[in-house]
Amino acid sequence: MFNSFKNSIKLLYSVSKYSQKVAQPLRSRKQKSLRNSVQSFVDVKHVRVIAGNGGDGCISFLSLWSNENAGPDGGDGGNGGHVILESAHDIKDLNLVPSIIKAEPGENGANRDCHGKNAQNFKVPVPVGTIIKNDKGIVVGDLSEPGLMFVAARGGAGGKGNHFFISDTEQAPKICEYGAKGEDLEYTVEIRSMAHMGLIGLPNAGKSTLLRAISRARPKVAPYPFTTLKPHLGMVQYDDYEQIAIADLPGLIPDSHKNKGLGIQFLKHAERCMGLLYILDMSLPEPWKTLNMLKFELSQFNDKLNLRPQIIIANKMDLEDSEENLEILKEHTTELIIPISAKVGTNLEELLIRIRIIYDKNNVGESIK
Ligand SMILES: Nc1nc2c(ncn2[C@@H]2O[C@H](COP(=O)(O)OP(=O)(O)OP(=O)(O)O)[C@@H](O)[C@H]2O)c(=O)[nH]1
Ligand SMILES: [Mg+2]
Repeated sequence: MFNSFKNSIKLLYSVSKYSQKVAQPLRSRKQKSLRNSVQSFVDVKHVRVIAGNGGDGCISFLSLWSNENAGPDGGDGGNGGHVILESAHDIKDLNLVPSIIKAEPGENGANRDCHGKNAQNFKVPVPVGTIIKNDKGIVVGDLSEPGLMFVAARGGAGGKGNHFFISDTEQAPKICEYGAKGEDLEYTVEIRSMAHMGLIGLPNAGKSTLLRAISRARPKVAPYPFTTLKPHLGMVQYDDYEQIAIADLPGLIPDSHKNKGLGIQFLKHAERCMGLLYILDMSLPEPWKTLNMLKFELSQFNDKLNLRPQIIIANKMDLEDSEENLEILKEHTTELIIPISAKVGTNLEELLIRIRIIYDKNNVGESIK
């Protein structure tokens, strides 16, 4: 009796202990690839989809040793393959989506009532949260959950063979059908949400250095502005197998919302992130002004952006003056500030735990929304 009571107390204790546990980030120790080609993140792609044509029907007449005119025996053609876009949890960008996607045609029919084989549908995996627009810019598909499919081009139906055309008046038809043509269409495929967290900062703030430090991504790092021209994506792994996608976005400058610098295109990327990580270079004076400027640019572009969950990252804490600037920044804002050094690797653990807490709170679960 006493033992079972003791056990249930133990169980309760462990449940309460582990339910409050925040998953720990796993920093990869494996060496990064030495290949020079670094893939950037592809979030929009124009594609042409060509479905397979149907196979042609067959005209044939059966002739047996005891029955010379045994009747028509032409088989039907097989159906052409569809082109299907399917959302998958393990695909993160449109890098692997070809610009021309072609499905196989169906096989032609043959004699002895042999029907042609139907072609396989051509399935292209796309990330969850992909939207598909037709050539007029109208959204025709929204793959918001894993496993959803969009039939982008329908394959042609197979043509009928001559046995199909037998009627009371015509016992030996010499006609059959051609297979129907498969659809040939164009779409713009776009990822609505690119990452869970987006890095926002001035050029040279250390966004790419931070992404390199916390993930296996390899965006270029250099001491001049606008090193990063296209977004890069890195995955942070946690010990409960959850992965959080973090996007390194090109730098913002004053008046970005008026299309200065690299402009509005990159503010659009920020719109597609669930949370924002403002990264400030603490070796420069008046960091709060930079922070206000970044927030202003985002609010001018979309006033709801500043309502998203956010963390302020004080980077380059290894440099002199940084401590002093951090104290000044703390006086100007009540928000949570995490001091780090992306280059040296100081305090990255705390940052990753904070990111995980935000991720869990917003309960994004399986799909990035
Ligand atoms: N001392 C020090 N230098 C850093 C730190 N983080 C980044 N840097 C340096 O800052 C410079 C710019 O870093 P990047 O990561 O390229 O900056 P970025 O924000 O990606 O810049 P853009 O791509 O141009 O927008 C590089 O020379 C880095 O080595 C840091 O924590 N400490
Ligand atoms: Mg960069």
